[in-house]
Amino acid sequence: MLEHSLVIIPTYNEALNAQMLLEKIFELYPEISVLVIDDNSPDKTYHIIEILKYKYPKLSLIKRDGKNGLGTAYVEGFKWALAKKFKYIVQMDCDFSHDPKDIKQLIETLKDKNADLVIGSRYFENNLKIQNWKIHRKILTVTASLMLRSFTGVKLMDLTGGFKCFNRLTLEKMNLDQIISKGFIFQFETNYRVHQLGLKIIEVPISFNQRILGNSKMSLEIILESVVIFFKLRF
Ligand SMILES: Nc1nc2c(ncn2[C@@H]2O[C@H](COP(=O)(O)OP(=O)(O)OP(=O)(O)O)[C@@H](O)[C@H]2O)c(=O)[nH]1
Ligand SMILES: [Mg+2]
Repeated sequence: MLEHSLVIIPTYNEALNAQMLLEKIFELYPEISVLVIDDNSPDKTYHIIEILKYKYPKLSLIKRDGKNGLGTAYVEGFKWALAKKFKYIVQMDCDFSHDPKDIKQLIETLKDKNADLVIGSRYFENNLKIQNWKIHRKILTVTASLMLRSFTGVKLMDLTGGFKCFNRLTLEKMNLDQIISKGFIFQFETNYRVHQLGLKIIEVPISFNQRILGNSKMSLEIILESVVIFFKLRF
């Protein structure tokens, strides 16, 4: 199963996290493949990946010209995954917010429950469970999911999380060229499109932690883009 699985990790200035994360992933799952998509990070994250590729043959790198948003990075990664015939495609952040130990659970749930998309949910018994997160981030996340849920009818708790597993057939059906989000609202847009296709989405609780090393890429521009995309998708 894991030999047919690909983990896609977009990176921008993650030099403090990338090596540790990749070592952890390959220690846990030597048979899994990983694709890093780096946007020419000024801290040269891509250089670390280039060196690690000698140690880990199942590691690949796409280096793009400049910062173009995690949404467009994932679309490029999804197309790569389809071309390489992977069956299970996981997406995760590079900042240790997502625990590599949960990767297997996401893939197994997709397979065992015959799901089209599995979302790693940061909610447990209807409460957002995030260690050490600043209150304004919690409010932003809970409000975003609440609004998106009530305006779109997508009955899922965590609509903006970034730790997910797609079946390749889902990506094939999705028409990736139609995806318009560049920033974090991409996480919602993909859920929404899978929901619109009438496909099966399952949520499983994951552990989620606040980033410790490196800087956040969350910005006002990304938040404003989310509002615009929300209206575009809805109306
Ligand atoms: N390739 C690429 N990766 C990006 C871009 N923006 C963010 N990322 C990566 O996407 C993942 C999520 O970004 P984060 O900065 O952690 O965003 P966040 O989780 O909303 O914010 P914090 O965890 O609070 O820092 C990380 O692995 C980033 O390095 C981008 O423009 N291009
Ligand atoms: Mg993060």
